[in-house]
Amino acid sequence: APIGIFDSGVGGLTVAKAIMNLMPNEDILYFGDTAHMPYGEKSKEAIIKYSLEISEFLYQKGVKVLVIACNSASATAYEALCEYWKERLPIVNVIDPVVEYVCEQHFANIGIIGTKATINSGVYSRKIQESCSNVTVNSKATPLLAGMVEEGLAGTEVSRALIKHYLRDQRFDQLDCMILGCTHYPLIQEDIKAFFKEQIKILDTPSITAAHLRQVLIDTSLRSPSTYHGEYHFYLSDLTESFKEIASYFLGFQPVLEH
Ligand code: DGN
Repeated sequence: APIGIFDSGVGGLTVAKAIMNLMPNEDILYFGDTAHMPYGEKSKEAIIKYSLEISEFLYQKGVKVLVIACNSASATAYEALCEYWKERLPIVNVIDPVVEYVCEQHFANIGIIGTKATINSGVYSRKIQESCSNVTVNSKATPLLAGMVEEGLAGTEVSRALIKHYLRDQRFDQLDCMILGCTHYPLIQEDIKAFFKEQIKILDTPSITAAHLRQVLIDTSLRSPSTYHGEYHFYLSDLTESFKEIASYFLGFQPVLEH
């Protein structure tokens, strides 16, 4: 059975890509909710409603696990999805694996950037404070970064200027780690690294989430045979030109899209 992955649009493709790289023997059904994007600016109620509808769609298609590959949806709809599906479907979000990771690594001064929905929810800060001891958490919404990445501006002057605009902030002076709390930010990881100059650890949610998902599949005996070669399907709630144009930029290949 396939792994179901959803996001508000293209961003979750970075999570899909990390999962494909780590587990090439797994089938993947990806759903991009392009009709309702961006989630980063939506109300909690709206994000929960969309997420439940998408999870029903993917469940009908036979997925064995659901990955909420969007920080904004993970921050607002994870509890509602767990409550709705209970034991019927395991659910993985992109926040808890990162929280677990930063606690294991004993980081002391943690920075987090993401959309307004993610940061204003306070979920990252709350979960880190609950799970780790002696940590300071500094978070900031950086709403223009996702759109900038979608415009293909990663690695340019525009990207570096915007990053400077948001990150030149006292809160981020003494960090030992920065969490990239948005699906799009792995694409500007190098620009962010360059801003900080000295060595701070940059944590991207896709690779940490993929590793966590693999463990969930092992623990629940849901892994596909290693000899199998995974197949991929990509569904969109609206077949937009912009998704077509930028999907390969996020994924590394041009996906066949279905409405
Ligand atoms: N996928 C969203 C997230 O990770 O928060 C970013 C895209 C958006 O809604 N702007």
